[in-house]
Amino acid sequence: MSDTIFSGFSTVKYEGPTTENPLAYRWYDPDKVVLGKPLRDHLRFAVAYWHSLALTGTDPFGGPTIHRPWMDPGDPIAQAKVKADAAFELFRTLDLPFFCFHDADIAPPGDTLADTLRNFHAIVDYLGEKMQSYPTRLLWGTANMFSHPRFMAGASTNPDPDVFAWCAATVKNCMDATKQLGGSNYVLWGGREGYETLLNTNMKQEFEQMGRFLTLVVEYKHKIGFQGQILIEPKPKEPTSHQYDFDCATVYGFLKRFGLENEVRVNLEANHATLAGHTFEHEIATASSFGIFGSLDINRGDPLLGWDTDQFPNDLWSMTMSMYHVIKAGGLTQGGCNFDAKVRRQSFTPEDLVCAHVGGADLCARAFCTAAKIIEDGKYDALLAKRYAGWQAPEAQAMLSGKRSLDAIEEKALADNLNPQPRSGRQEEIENLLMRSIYTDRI
Ligand code: XUL
Ligand code: CO
Repeated sequence: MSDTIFSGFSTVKYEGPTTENPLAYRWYDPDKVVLGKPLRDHLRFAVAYWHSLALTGTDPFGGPTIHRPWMDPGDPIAQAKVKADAAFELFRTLDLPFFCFHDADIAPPGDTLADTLRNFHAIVDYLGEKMQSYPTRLLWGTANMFSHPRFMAGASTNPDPDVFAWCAATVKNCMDATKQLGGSNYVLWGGREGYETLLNTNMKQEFEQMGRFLTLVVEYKHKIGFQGQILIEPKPKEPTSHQYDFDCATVYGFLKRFGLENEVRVNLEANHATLAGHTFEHEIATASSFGIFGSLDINRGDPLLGWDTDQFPNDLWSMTMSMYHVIKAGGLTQGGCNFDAKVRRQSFTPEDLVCAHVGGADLCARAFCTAAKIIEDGKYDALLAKRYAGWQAPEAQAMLSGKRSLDAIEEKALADNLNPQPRSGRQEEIENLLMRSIYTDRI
């Protein structure tokens, strides 16, 4: 292996909140035991290959600002290996346990489907070799079925069945690769599964195609004995104006429609939640209540811009409440926190990239520790429990479990001469309580 742009970095260590070292963890102490487990195993951080290794810094008004050695002209397979060497040195520098990739991030396309798959498997084998000498594991693999012009009218929802078939072949190979590399999950993000204008779109037909595609993916998972979770990543728009996997609730409806709600879960992304008009914690709580919570793409948007800016997270309030709902959902189990986040285009040095991950990991770690304390302290949960305490009464339980009909409920309401009085939602009291935990209490 040749020297990489990350080889000169020493591995980032936990130095505690008072350190002056910009390349040290202040809150993310991977060995710190919280709720019976080290933070490393709770948070399961992953580095995203696309943002960290493939980003060039382009935006709609400007060209590349970020140049890396593997982007120089050269043999594409050799350059993909230079990129992989650098990737694993970045993972080593950050000491984060996982990575994620799209097929197109790791290997160059070929002239035909067969050539493209050959290139892909060559680099997958190379990643497998790297994983023998580095501890980094694969959180998830996925297929990029949105960048190439062939996907412009959709991937599985394309009006052209040949594109559907191309996608089936691609996903089959990406699932094989994810299994080969011991991945914990396989993700499907439908960037082009939607439409720009209804005028040229047969929505019913496209739903059928998408449902069939996902069914094929689930069947193949069982066929090859892949133990990972299949995850759909909701996003309401961008690149299309109407994306079918709009948000968690929409995905749940889609899964129910095709009988896949026990087979597929969601990978929730903070910036996608806000684009859908939700908070990140809303999406996590929704997934948790439907029993489909899977994994997280950690980032943030810019409320002043309104598109998917994929910035590293820095909102402690939102992240703490998100982690609260993660813990309530039973934790990340096979999922993780994937940094689907990119540095700004002026941040073109390797050091900027390291710094960005350090800040993101610190924020999430601090948020997780505070959320755990809020739960251990119990005051917030007690307030919530009190608000719903009436539902513990036998008559209320009978209504909830379906033992009372509408007319029976009416009869009793009249007999009891019901006259419910308003009760305070105690919002400000709750906000003040949580504010103390988040901003004042030591973790
Ligand atoms: C796009 C996005 C993707 C998915 C994987 O907004 O989040 O990077 O996470 O395809
Ligand atoms: Co994402």
